[in-house]
Amino acid sequence: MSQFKFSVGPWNVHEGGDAFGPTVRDSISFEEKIKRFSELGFSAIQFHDDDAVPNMNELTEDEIKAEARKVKALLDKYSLKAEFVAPRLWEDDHTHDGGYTSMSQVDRDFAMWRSYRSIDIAKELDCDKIVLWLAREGTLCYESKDPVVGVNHLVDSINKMLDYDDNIKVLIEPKPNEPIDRSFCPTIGHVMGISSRTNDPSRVGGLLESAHAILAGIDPANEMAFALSFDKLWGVHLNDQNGMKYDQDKSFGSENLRQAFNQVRVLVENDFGKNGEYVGLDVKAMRTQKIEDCYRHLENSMRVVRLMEEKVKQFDYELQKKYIEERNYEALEMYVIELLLGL
Ligand code: 3MF
Ligand code: MG
Repeated sequence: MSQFKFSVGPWNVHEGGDAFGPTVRDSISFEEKIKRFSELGFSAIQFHDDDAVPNMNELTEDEIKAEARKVKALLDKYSLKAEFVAPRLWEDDHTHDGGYTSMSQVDRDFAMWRSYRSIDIAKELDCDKIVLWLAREGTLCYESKDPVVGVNHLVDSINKMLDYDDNIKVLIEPKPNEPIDRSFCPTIGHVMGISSRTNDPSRVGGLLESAHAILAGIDPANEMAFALSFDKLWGVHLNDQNGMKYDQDKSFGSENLRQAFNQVRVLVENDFGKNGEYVGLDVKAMRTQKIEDCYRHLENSMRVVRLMEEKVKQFDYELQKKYIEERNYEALEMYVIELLLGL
């Protein structure tokens, strides 16, 4: 059994379209997805604002809240919680050049409108976390934005969210690039820096996605550790990634078992989840996967987390201590490899 509770977003079961080809699987309704998620053992759902309330731009504030209440009833029906709500600014016509860091006041106002509505939706769904994946908050063309002004705008925007609701927590999910070329907030270290500049750092933390760290050329377990040392790792998106290329969202552990082991180890050793945090997945099935088996990447990822928890339990901390004292890291490394190989 796992010590963790798991969460998943509806976008993790998708139609398989990519930048070079159309969709290959039929859409599955939201209710069918969450029913299956609950059967698979997930405890909570991650939401974009418009996953919860489609076409929200056309609705009034009250209509948005009413739609969100219907979603809450669906969650209750399947005994699921909502983990967070994330404003999906990157798909909108208003925010082609980003939201919070756009150089246009109109765009920034729209980004705030969606952020306030995301907070409204979160409250209706009985959750207190807003996730900001800052998809277009940076540049395609370096000279197109003033980076200092951009970061200042980001801090101001977060402050407005904190002011809007006294209980809401803001989690930044950093990513170095894609869809933009250069992000203004590429790593967890940047997230901690932004947090410290807000009016209430105790309510601004991070969500670390494995693939995003790998894209930045840094180690996901160390990124988690960095946020943990600040008591600010409030979410994770476990997945995997074969090197520094396009964002792959592969099943957790499918590329690098040792890296997967050390991510689970840092979470276990630091009792991640003790404040109700979920182990979130952000994985996508390969485009080749047929619809009949299009949840398997989620099952596999959860299974790898659980298997790695077992490996962490088996990890011989006395032996680790001995090898560290001897400074025999060749032996320590081989021990870890043998442990993972089941030898
Ligand atoms: C992109 C992501 C996003 C975020 C999601 C929640 C679409 O690389 O990881 O997934 O996780 O928007 O903030
Ligand atoms: Mg993610």
